[in-house]
Amino acid sequence: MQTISLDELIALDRLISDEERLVREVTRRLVAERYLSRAGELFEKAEFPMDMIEAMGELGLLGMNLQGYGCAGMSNVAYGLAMEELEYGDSGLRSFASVQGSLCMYPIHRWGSEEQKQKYLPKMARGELVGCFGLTEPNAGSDPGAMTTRAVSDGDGYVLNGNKMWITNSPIADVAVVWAKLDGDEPSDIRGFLVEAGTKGYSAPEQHHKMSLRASRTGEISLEDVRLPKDAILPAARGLGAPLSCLNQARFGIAFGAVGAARACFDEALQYAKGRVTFGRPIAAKQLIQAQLADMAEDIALSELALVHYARLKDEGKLSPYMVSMMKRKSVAMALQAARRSRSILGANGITVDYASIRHAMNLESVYTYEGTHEVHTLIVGRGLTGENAF
Ligand code: TGC
Ligand code: FAD
Repeated sequence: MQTISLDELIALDRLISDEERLVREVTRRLVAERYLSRAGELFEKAEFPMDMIEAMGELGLLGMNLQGYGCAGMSNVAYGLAMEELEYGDSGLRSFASVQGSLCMYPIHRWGSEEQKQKYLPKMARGELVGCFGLTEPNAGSDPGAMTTRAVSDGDGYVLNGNKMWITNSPIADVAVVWAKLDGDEPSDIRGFLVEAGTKGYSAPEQHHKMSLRASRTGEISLEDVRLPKDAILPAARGLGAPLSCLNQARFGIAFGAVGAARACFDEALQYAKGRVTFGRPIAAKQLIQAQLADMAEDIALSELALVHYARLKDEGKLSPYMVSMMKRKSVAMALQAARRSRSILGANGITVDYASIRHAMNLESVYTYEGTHEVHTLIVGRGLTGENAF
């Protein structure tokens, strides 16, 4: 019988350039050769594979849609497809690349001084320096304008005090992009500061006991009378809109990434269904299983095709934050549903990390929450459509 693969069903190749196809292929190969066989073990041991940082750097995957300063200067389609392939491996792997490229390199690239760009970007692109992004606080997550971290002008520099929480990569970061209110209490007073690890008063203790994104390092940032020189501020970043602009970049990559996680779950469910026999036949021959596979394939295909459209708009500078919110919200919800379906198709085997589906499902719970919760994106889109603020 003639069959069709998920890739053939999507037929993406006709929408992407040779260069974008190549980026997808080399990232796919990297993940297949260097990550997949140890993904379950890393998750179980709660370890981030430090060797992957250099590997991603060598392939130009860090800050890959930025121009100059050692960055690859790829299209946003290429960036999205690379994030998709990384998250096929694990959301933690994609998280690393998102934070490094979109949340740390992007603000330096966009608002940093020439000296800051020269100092940090080439090394970050190569993976020689690791960054983290400190916006969320223990009592300010969805509402970052309510942050209490303060910077005070002091002679020839600044003094920072406050606490950030749930910060991806903070325990391994060489430099943190910290958002704080400078000499005021309004969201418009928010400024970005580059704080290097080792600065007196700065610490980044690890947060333990996570049941999700275990193969990713998450920590706090504690700032106790941290003295920074004048040149530690991002000169051109002003107000809450600055960190939110970084989130636009990362949320875009996450939307693609989630499709990768969904694809991994689909591939696993399909393969399992072909081999698992109940009542004398493979479960792949059962209508209820086929219905789930068809639903998953359809959701993945339509998500991917829509994302490429939005990525082209981003390349043209026409992607609005509303579109980004819709992309992130829809894609992550789709992937979470796919992971749960796949987990179910695997029966009892689906609850072990010997298979990928439960790992992806657990990871996607974080992805559903971070970078704007599902509900926050509902309200952003709702506000855009109605003009009414329901926050
Ligand atoms: P609001 O009044 O709407 O906006 C304040 C100012 O910001 C501007 N703005 C944006 N600018 C660029 N991009 C966006 N997406 C923007 N959204 C708003 C806006 O125009 C305004 O500018 P101005 O000049 O007029 O002052 O602010 P609000 O207080 O009502 O809050 C809006 C809300 C809720 C949408 C926002 O605060 C939000 O998105 N909350 C969610 C927070 C969030 O996503 N945190 C993520 C932290 S980082 C993270 O999770 C990393 S996980 C990394 C990983 O491992 O992958
Ligand atoms: P809250 O804001 O307290 O929300 C709690 C619940 O209330 C949610 O369901 C939310 O949707 C809902 N809610 C909130 N407001 C409303 C409303 N107005 N109407 C209806 N419902 C509402 N942050 C960083 O700054 N940097 C990082 O690198 C980073 N990495 C992370 C890594 C992981 C693994 C995780 C889990 C989080 C990370 N975060 C990071 C933090 C993340 O961005 C926040 O957790 C997220 O923004 C939600 O904030 P919160 O957890 O405080 O939830």
